[in-house]
Amino acid sequence: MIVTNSRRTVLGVLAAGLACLSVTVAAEPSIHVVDAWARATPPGVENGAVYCKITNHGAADRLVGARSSAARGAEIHASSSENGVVEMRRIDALPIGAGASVELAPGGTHVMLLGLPAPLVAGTKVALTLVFEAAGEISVEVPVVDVRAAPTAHEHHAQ
Ligand SMILES: [Cu+2]
Repeated sequence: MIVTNSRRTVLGVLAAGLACLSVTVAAEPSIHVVDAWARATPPGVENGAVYCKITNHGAADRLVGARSSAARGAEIHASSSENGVVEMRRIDALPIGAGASVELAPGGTHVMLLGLPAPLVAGTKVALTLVFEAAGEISVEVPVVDVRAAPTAHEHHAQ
């Protein structure tokens, strides 16, 4: 009898601890978006691309959408290479596992900006909002980089 009672007490404390933990997780942003950059576009080009690194410190989540004031629309695209030809296609969601990091990079997954009213000019910034299924919306300022002038400019954090 005594053992049973003490077990119940332990379980009660555990349950209280878990409830407290879940509140803490919900209050903090569990998804971090870093090293975002957009490729500069020449005049007349209708679409642009944004790259970044997404780290998920919380439970499994999915990137399900994006939008930007610099474009009429934004989609999540995946790239694949077949016979030396790189093709990209729209995907509905990008899964980001618990504790995982996903890199959006040239030649791979990216956020496509569709219908640019004006070119993306190197040295300026564009606003981007990423929509996550669980974490909600996360907005970032994205520096525009001319990759031809500085191939590794996106790695320069001081920019
Ligand atoms: Cu694309």
